[in-house]
Amino acid sequence: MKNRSLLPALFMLALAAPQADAGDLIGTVVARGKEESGSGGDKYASRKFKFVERVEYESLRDFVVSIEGATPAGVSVATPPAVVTQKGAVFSPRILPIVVGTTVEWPNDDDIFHNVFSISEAKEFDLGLYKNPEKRQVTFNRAGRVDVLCSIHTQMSAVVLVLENPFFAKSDERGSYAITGLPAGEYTVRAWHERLPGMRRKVTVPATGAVRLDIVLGPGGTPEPAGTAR
Ligand SMILES: [Cu+2]
Repeated sequence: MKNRSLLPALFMLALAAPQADAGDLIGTVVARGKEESGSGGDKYASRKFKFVERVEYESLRDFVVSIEGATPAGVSVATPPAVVTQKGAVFSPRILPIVVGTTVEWPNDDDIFHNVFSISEAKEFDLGLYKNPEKRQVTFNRAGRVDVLCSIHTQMSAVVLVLENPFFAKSDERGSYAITGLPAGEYTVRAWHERLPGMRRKVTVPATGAVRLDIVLGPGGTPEPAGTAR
């Protein structure tokens, strides 16, 4: 690693023309519950459980769909900086998927202090106290899930999902997503949500046009096919 010359990398970048054989991956991701597993009969009406808040699967948003593995050969990766603001004691966006190597800036747009930090294995950091115009930033050099909290305010949380390659998308309000310009080939697709078990699917991306993949997470979701790569 240390002795590796920069030259081959530069050469490859120069050769990286726009993908001739590339397709799109489109579809929806939503979550669904299951009556039997979630209801528990009358037990939730009892004193003991009536305060237990259950997940409202249909209202969940911000799913992330991504392609597993290293960046396909010939694709150059851009890492423009990303921004997560603190305003009204809320992180925005709360869910931020990025490609590994991206730097995230954390402006504090409030008149009060926040203390943004993470103890996640993929990136531990502690930004300390600051307000505008001072800005602090963190570069994420390892793939993984980074849970971000504020040590002053209990309700503040965000997740930076650091991904291995630039082929990912966050679902919109209606659950739709689109990953465009994927070199044709077979891939393992991962659907992710902050508070649900994820799911993997195999997909073959065509040289032109789009392949569609709709995924339902949660207890009432589509079961993961046996033998799907982990
Ligand atoms: Cu705070």
